Amino acid sequence: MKAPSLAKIEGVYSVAPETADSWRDAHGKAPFVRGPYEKMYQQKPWTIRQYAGFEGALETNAFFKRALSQGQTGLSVAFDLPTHLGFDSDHDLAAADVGRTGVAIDSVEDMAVLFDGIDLGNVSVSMTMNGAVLPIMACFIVAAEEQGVAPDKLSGTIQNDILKEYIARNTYIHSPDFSMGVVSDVVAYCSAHMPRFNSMSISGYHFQEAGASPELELALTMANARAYLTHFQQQGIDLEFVAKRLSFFFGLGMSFYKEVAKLRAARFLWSELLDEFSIRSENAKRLKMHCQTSGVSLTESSPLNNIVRTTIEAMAGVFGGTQSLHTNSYDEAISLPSDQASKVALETQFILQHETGIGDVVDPWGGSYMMESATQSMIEYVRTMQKNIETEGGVLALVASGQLTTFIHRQALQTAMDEEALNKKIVGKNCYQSPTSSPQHQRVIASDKTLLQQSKKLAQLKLKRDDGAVKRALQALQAAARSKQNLMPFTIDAIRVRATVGECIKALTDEASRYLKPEYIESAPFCTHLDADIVKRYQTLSSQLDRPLRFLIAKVGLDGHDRGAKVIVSLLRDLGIEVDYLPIFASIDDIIQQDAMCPYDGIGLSILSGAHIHFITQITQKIRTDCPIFVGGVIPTSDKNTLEKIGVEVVFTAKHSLNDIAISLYDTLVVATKI
Ligand code: SCD
Repeated sequence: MKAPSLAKIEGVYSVAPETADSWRDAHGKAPFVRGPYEKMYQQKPWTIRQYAGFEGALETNAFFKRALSQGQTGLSVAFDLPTHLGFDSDHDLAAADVGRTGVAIDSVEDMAVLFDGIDLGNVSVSMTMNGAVLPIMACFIVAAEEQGVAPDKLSGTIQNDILKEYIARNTYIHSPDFSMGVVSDVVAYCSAHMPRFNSMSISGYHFQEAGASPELELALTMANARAYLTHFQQQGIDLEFVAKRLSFFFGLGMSFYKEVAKLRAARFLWSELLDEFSIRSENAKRLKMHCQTSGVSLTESSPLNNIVRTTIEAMAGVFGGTQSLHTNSYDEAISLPSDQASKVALETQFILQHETGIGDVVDPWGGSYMMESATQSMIEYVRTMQKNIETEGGVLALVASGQLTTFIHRQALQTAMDEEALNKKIVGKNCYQSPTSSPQHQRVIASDKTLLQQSKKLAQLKLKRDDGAVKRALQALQAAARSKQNLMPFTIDAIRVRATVGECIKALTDEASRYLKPEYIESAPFCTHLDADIVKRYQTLSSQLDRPLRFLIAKVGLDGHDRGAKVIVSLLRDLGIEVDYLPIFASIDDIIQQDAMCPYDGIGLSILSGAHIHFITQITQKIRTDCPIFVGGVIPTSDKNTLEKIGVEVVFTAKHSLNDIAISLYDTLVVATKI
């Protein structure tokens, strides 16, 4: 399947904006191109909702309280990877990742601490949770209940968008089939008991982060939205009622005009889609969205420049009429956000809201020929893409076969080649380079300390609870899964008697096992963009050895951000190297076993979760001493030196070009192969 091309000729949109006139002055009216509300920010500014979470509930609670006291208007919880994947902190597979890229939540007791002193009847809370959505929603509901807030008083959003996990983000647990049942259980439960709660945040953000263009991001998001509506309809869920609480989440990259057009087009397409499903509610047709500035657009070198990038991206979100916004911290290409960088990110939104007046005008780009035409082009692109998806069997079939992932991967490869060939210039990365200046105050995550604390808390919880009640509740949950009942009430019962998040997921995975999606990696003509000399040297090395070079690339731990790893696999294959790519969530033992079967000339590990020291210490202790180890990912400069001391040959980060990587690898391989 091929992606259609956006009707655009070098910046000039060529599609006539047929419906431009009918959109004029139509703020707050279907099809809502010009905004979901008549007065937009004149009536209510967008919600400042910074996504955050780290270490334990206590540390994140303190961070939340500080942000709220500084003027943040909503909360957005980032959970750590073990929580996403339904492993309690004391599980063997969790050890490296506890509290690193989000907060560790093992039970309702953690959730209670997370919101201690925060009135859940007053502050709207968004939770980015998909795989382990049942126990996390249950923890939230029970924690609120124990705070004295009934479910019908809770406002907020649960992400609950599993399709994009298979396509791009990779924090899924069960098969797509089972998970779609879970999604609809949550949606049905919320619509019956939590009328103020958005039961989904249908997300495009992660597609753009994985490599998709804004138009592909929109097309896949709308295709998923359609697939969910179809699924809910088949489940007998009343769409008229639930559609009001289905919200959206988009990324904001550096293609300024396209991003504004994308948000305008999204509202048109959702309104049109609901017409197709014969939904009459105007409120449901009003697409409401959260936006986040792009992580992938941030550079490692000259990190302060990222403040400029984030501001421009945030402005596209405001011009596009977002309801809620997260602005990224300038140091995110180097490490997890520091306090200082988080503060700048938050205050960027204050400046936009209070100093610039950019929210005073509703849809300020409306009526511009370029913008109306660009919006129309986006709409046409999405329609064409939707037809293609349907011809190929629909979203669910393409998710299962991995084709939608491949689509994004192809665009990521193209971007990598464009950057290498300087067709796409990134200041500080491939042009106007200057030495990397590390930010002053990097956040150091006390993961080992958090692991100890969480394990202690889990042990205490298990001592004081009624084990019989937990066992009965988990058996009831499992039986409900078998008989295909709505799993939400059963999970709430289990969480209430202090079953853990991991135990609830274990009860379900005993019924429907853990799933691993198929992986395909496309080839791409990278060599045409590298120095001819280096390509030749690889060929010579291989002929001198009289065999192809062999490499293993793997992601270790629970981190599923695989864009970079897959680009490297394609690059190495194009250099004539035979590359094995392990399925995500590999352990160090998996790698050792794989190498023992047939030793590799080099092993490359990709780690973006911050757990690099943990994994590299393990692998260098276990692997044969003559195997060169390479690491790629988000690695702070101070850790780079530590990794090299432990035994890593070369550490690659976002600042390295593919040519640099090819040269460094070659130099090491020449030594390692003793040629
Ligand atoms: C708002 N209202 C208005 C109005 N503006 N009424 C009249 N005129 C206006 N101008 C009303 C609304 O109708 C609503 O009322 C209430 O005010 C609140 O406004 P809202 O627009 O609903 O705002 P908010 O409560 O903030 O909700 C925004 C979304 C919600 C709908 C978009 O879903 C949300 O907050 N999403 C955030 C998702 C998120 O944080 N995701 C993080 C993802 P009612 O209440 O009566 O309806 C992070 C992530 O994945 C990171 C990447 C990764 O790690 O992988």
